Amino acid sequence: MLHRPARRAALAWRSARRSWLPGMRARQSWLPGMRACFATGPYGAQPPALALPNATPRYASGPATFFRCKYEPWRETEADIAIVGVPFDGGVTNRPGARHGPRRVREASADHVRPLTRGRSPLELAACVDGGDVAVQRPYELEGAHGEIEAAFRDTKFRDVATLAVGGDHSVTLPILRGIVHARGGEPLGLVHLDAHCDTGDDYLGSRFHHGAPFKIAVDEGLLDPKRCVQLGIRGTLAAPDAWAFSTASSPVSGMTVIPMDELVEDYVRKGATGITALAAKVAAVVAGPAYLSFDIDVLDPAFAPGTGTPEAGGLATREAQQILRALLGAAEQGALDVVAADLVEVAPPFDAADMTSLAAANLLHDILAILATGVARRRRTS
Ligand SMILES: [Mn+2]
Repeated sequence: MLHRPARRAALAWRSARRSWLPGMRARQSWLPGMRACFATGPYGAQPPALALPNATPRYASGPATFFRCKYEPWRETEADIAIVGVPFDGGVTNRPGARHGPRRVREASADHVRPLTRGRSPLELAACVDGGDVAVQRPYELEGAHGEIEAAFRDTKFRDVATLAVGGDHSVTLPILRGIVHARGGEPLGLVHLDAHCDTGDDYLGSRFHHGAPFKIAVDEGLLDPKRCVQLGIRGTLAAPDAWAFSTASSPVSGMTVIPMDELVEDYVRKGATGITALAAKVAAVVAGPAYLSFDIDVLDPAFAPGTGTPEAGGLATREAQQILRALLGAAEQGALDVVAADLVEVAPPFDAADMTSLAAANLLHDILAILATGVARRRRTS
C-alpha cells in the first residue's frame, strides 16, 4: 500500500497518461521527427521542443542547434543543407578566438532567431540540419588541420548536400573550397565575398596559409574563377598598400572585381532600395554561374561586431548587410544568382560584448541560409 502522497502522485500520473497518450498517438506526423530528435550525438538527447519549435521557451529547449534544426552529423545526413561548425582559428594573424565562434553563433541562432526572412522560412524551402562540427584533431598544425577540414568537405555527398559553414577564421574557406570543388567534379566556382579585407595576400611571416590568403591560393589552385569573383566592403588600415594587389581590377594577375567600402556605400547603399538592387544585379552579372558565398563578420563596423579577429572601423551596419543579403536573395529567387555553398567566419566571442557579434552573425547566417535554400528549391523545380 502506497502512502497517501505517493498514491496521489501515481493516480495523477495515470490520469495524465490517459489524456496525453491519445494526443501523442494522433500526432503521427511529428512523432517520427520527434523520435529522430532524440538521436544522440555530441549534444546528447535532443528535446521534443525541436519538433514543436514554439512549444517551449527558447532559453530552455535543451542543447542548442543552429536555428533549432534537427541535429544530424554531416557524415550521415541526407538533408538538402547541412549547417556545420568549423571551430579552427590557427590561421589568424591578429586576435585569436574564432575557434569559439561556431558554438556561440549556434547558441545565438537557437535563442534569438525567428525562422523568417522576408516573410518566408528557408526551413520550409529545403531540409536543413545542424550537421555538428567538423572535428579538427590537429589544431596546432595549420596545414594538417586544413587537410582534415578538406577531407570532410571532399565527401562526394557534398555534390548533393549544400554546406553552410560557420567558422573559424577565414583560412578555413580554403580547405572548404578544395573539398567542395573536388566533390562537385572540379569546375571552378564564382565567389561572392563580403569582408573588410580581400584576403588575397601571400607569404606572411613565413606562411602562405593564413586567414589573409585563402582566395589567392584558391585562384592559384583553380578552385575559383577570378573573373567570376566579387569582393565587397574592402577597407582598413592594417594592410600594406599593395597587400591586395592580386585582387584589384587593374592587376594583370587576377581580374577579380573589388568594390571597396567607400564605393559600396556611395554608389549603392546610400541610394536605398534602387542602389542595393543594382548592386545585386552587378554581383549576379559578375558571378554568372555556380558560386560560393563567403561572409566575414568584419565587413560589419566594430560598433556592430566587435568580436572579431581583425576589426576595421568604417564598416557596414548590420541592417545594411541584411539589405545586401536580401537583395542577393532576390537575385537568387529570380534565378540570376546561383549560390551552391557558403560560410560565415571570423566571429571571435572572447572579444565580443553582450553577444552582439554572435547575434548579428546568427541573423545574417539566416539570410545566407535563405539564399542557399532558395537555390535548392529552384534547382529542384528545374531538374
Ligand atoms: Mn576575411
